[in-house]
Amino acid sequence: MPVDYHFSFGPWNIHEGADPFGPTVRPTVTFAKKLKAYKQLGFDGVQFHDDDAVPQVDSKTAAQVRKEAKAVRKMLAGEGLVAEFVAPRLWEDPRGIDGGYTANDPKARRWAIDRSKRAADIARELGCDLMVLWLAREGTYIRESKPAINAHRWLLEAINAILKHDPKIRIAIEPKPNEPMDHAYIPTIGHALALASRACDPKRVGGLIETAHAILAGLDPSDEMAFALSAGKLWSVHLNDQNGLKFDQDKTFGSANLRRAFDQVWVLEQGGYPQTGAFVGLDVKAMRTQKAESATLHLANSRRVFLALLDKARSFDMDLWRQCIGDRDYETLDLAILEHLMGV
Ligand code: 3MF
Ligand code: MG
Repeated sequence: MPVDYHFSFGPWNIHEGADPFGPTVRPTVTFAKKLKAYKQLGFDGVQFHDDDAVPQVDSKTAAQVRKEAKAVRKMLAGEGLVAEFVAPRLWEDPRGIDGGYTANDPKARRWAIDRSKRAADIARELGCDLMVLWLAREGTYIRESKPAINAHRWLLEAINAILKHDPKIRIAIEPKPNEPMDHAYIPTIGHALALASRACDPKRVGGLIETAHAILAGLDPSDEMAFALSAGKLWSVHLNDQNGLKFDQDKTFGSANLRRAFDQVWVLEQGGYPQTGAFVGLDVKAMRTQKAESATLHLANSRRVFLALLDKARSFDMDLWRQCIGDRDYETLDLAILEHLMGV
């Protein structure tokens, strides 16, 4: 079976296990050590927050930022890795407490745009042309707290400012309906692509779809992917899993609902995703109970589940599929899929 998919994850996916109710349970793994793990786990691409590549990015001169990013590119090359994208991490800085691009304070909005331009500079030095915008705090705890109509216009202004700053950069919006906010302004890929179509250079704005985020929006992740694929706008994915409407779980791909995972692999296959050159990103978290020495299994296992489901997608009897479609006999198709997945 040809394995033509390339896999990526972010350094945050190897983590110390803190959650909102308890402290860290595993020692910090250095960035250099994390990079060493990539190839061993079967991954080629590294996803970055701006400050994963250049710590304290705000306090450094533009020249210093570029120099440090260059050094990181060398480290990547030394490990045979490439950078997939850079995401400005606006949600941890005190200036981003009320959101970045949609903060009520104009000074905060300016900071968010300036920092995003720096993230674009980092991407360029790392040799990638993709920026991901996870719009974490671009939303509200109570609706009356922000002027929502203006907020949508501010989002567009920020996107345009980034596009104008770097004529090569492409922006992939990662929608999520809630968490950390009660309501996010860009909850689905439909919202993201509507915004993209109004940008000053629409062909440079697309999307990244995360499984868990689609489920939290009450939607099917494979349908969200299909929508983006139909427009040539699926530029990355964050595959993981989510057990219903609760906190964002980032479970191992396929762990909660194997058939829903199969459908995502199936749609990526049908949409020619690997031919676009985009990575299959896995935004998964290890269980807090996991011991340090086996706290990367969630990454290897997610990739393994993906490849096993790819095998299932590629080996499904398409003559039977055509026959069921022709006969409008979806009961037979349903059972055939279930039996194929169960291996009976
Ligand atoms: C959100 C993301 C990341 C987060 C990461 C760590 C690009 O789903 O994908 O942003 O920062 O998950 O919390
Ligand atoms: Mg994600």
